[in-house]
Parts: sequence; structure tokens; C-alpha cells
Amino acid sequence: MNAVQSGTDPLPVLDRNLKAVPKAPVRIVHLGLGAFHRSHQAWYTQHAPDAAEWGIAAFTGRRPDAADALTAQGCLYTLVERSAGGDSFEVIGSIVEAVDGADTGRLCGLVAARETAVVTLTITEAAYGLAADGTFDAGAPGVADDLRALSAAASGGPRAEGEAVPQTPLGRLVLALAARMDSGAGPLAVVSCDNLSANGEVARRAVMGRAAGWGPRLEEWIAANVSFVSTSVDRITPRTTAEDIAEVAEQCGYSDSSPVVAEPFRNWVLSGGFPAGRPRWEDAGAVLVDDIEPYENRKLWLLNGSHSILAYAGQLRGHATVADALADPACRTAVEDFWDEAARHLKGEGLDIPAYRQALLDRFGNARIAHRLAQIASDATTKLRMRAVPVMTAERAAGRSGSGAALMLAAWIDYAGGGSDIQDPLAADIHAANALEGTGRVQALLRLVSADIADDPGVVALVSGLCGSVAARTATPTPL
Ligand code: CS2
Repeated sequence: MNAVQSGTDPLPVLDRNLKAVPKAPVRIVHLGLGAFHRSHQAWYTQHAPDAAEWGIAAFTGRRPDAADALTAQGCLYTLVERSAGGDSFEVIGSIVEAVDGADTGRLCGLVAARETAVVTLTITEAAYGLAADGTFDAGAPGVADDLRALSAAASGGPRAEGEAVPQTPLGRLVLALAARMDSGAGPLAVVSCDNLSANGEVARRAVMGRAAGWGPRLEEWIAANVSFVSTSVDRITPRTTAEDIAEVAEQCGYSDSSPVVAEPFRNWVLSGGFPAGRPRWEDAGAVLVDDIEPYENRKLWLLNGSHSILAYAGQLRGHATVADALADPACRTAVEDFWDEAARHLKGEGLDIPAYRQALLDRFGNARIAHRLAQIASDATTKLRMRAVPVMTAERAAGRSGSGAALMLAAWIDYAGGGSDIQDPLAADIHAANALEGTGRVQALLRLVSADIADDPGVVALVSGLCGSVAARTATPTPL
């Protein structure tokens, strides 16, 4: 489709020529309508052979904007697949309804419907709101309000004017699961697609903790009827820019307010039961496994871990994108050192770590994907817990220092002290820790990531010694 724009006529909106495309019925409800959902789960659903039976109703998080923009163009959008050699364009139609996340009435209606079989989640790692040790944290932001709202909803009766409804995505999900329990529509699967280890189990704990606000009847129903599926998800999806929107208009000849750009690579590994069915995602390349741990560790440690090193070390060294940072030998060495450590603890048949590392270098080096380091730098306390801590702990248990993982933590601590706008669920605690000095500050910041490593004087000394080193490193070329 090449653009032919005559004179100054406005371009037709994307769905103008495609209205005849039949919409699949809603059988999947998604929470977290963002770019990643649209480049990943929506792509797999569109490419499943039974796509015509599986429509997605996707709910936004905090704001309605993404739903409004998508609804205005019939829920269709362009996926721009950006390789090192060029772009290709595909219209995705698997999302059939886009809804403001605050519309809990619609959410409850859809989740309570017998046709709905799957609820998928991309709500960010931080939104699960678990404590650093992985237990349910009734004091996490928004959770106490959710518990109160759920308890009020459980007591039944007509809802009073202005009565609160849960405000967090998982609080809303619990309300909707209660509606399904009451409708008798039967079991379903909840599928976390966030970058957390054992994300199915994390989702179960976070949902059950909130369900306690409703009461034992719902807790028992969820335990008996909801299958929490674990997944490892992968597709680099930078934030869409004004240039991307202009490129789609020029290349495709229509106006699309909501295109999404992604690398050609994609991967989805799933483990768990789907009691009410699911699309044949495996025919689109997804992999169903019994034991997901080796795959999720490989992805979380090697890809996401090195992303975090590049995000903090790279920005400290003046870089803005993943590709720029990786081209800096000082950052590249830090990544390779961390990978060497992580690789020692990645056991499992067919993981082929050398090939995976090489593929990551190729993917990160794709300079046509402008993946901003500032985007990756957010929510460090939650992310580092999954990315640095397990490797550090395994290395130290094996009698080594864990200096590669320690450098990731040190780079974050330097970055957090730089006065930049910190986006983190624990931002207030980070600011408080920054008021301390020296080792006390390092220890206080480490505690926000993991009490275990903060309580190890060896780790505190190691990380303190590495602070300041990343920015000062001279660039020693790594042999290719
Ligand atoms: C990134 C991920 O922002 C981040 O923390 O590490 O979003 C990463 O790009 C995806 O997991 C790739 O699949």
C-alpha cells in the first residue's frame, strides 16, 4: 500500500476501507491497553488459525485516551515491523473493543459472560504491588482503598451514589471475578504477561490478597475456578513517536492515530491450564511448556537485566537509546560481564545461551528501533528485584562476588542520585534514602530492592565500591 495523497485532501482514516472486516466475538478480556499488548498478544491472536472466534476487549489503565483513539478508528491499528533493513506494515484487527479502564460496569459484564475464556494482563510489574519479599502488601499504593471498595461491594445491595469502586487494575479484576462467580459462567484463565518471575503465581497472590476484601466465598471460588497461567513475553516495542505516525500516513495512505512499532522478533512461552479454552496461539509460534522457569529466567536475566544495565549506565554515560549505549564499549563490557554471571545459573535443555546472547546483540544493535533508555529506567525497585538480585544471590551462594549484578545496582544508585525525575512506586523512599550519605545511602537504596542483599555487608561494600565507576570508565573496546 503506497500513499497517493492528492493535493491537500485529508487522508482517509484507517478503518474507512476496512469496515467490512467482520469482528470476532469477545472471548478475551485484556487489562492494560498499551503498545506492548498491541504488538504482542494482539499479534499472536490475529495470527492464530481460529482468530475469527477470538476477539479481544482491551481496557486501559489510568486514562481513557488510548481507548478513545482506537475506538475512533474501529479498533484497527497498524503494526510497523521495523527491521534493520526496513519497515513492513500490517493492520491488526484482533482487538474488537477498546474501553476506558474506569468502566468497571463493562468489565464486570464481559468477565461475567460465559463466552469469555481468558483474561490477559499487561499492567506493569509494579502494579502487582507485592512487598519486596513477594508477599501480599495491604499497604501498597491503592490496595487499602481497593480492599474497602471490595468489602462494600460484597455487602451487596444497591450501590450508593458516589460509592467507590476499586481503582487498581487488579482490584477491578477482583470485582469482575466476583461478577463471574455470581453469573455462574464457570472457570477461566488469568494470564499475566508482565516481566515478573513466576508471574502466574505472583498474579494469584496479588488477586487472592485483594479478594480477601470481598470475603471467603470469593476466595474459595477463585481458588477453585481461576487458572493463573505463567508466561514469558518478548518483543521490543518502543513508544510510538510523531514520526512513526507520519511515516504510516505516508507509506500506507491513511491516517492512523495509534500505530505501534516493534522489532520483527517475538516470543511467547506459556505454562498453565485454560479451562474455558484459548486461541491456537501455538500455531502462531507461541510455545506451551510444563516448566517455564528456565525460559523466563533466560529472558528476564539476559534481556531485561542487560536492558537495566544499559538504562542506568548508558544514561550516566550520556546515551539515549539501547543501540547507542550498546555501541559504547564500557556499557557493552558491563553487559557481557553480567551475562557471564547469569549464564552460569541458566540450566535447561535447548536454552542455547550463546545463540540467545548473539541474537540479543543483534536485536539491541538494531539502530532503526529507537528504544529510549529513559523508558526502561522506570520502576527500578521492582525490576531490579527480578533482574539483578537472583543472579547476585546465586553467584554469592557459589562463592563468587556477583560483581556483574552489583554493577547494575551501582549504576541504578548513581542514576537515582542524579536528581532526575524518578518514576518508581517507591519514589518517596528513594528520595528519603538519597538524603543519606555514603554506605548508609547505598544500603537504604538496596533495601528498597531486597532486604536480603541490604543485610549482607559484603554486598553493600561491593556495590558501594562500584558506585561512580560506570560514568568514569574509559571505553575499552570489546573484541567482537
Ligand atoms: C524493558 C522491557 O522496559 C523494560 O523494562 O526491559 O519492556 C523489554 O523491552 C521487553 O520485555 C522486551 O520483550
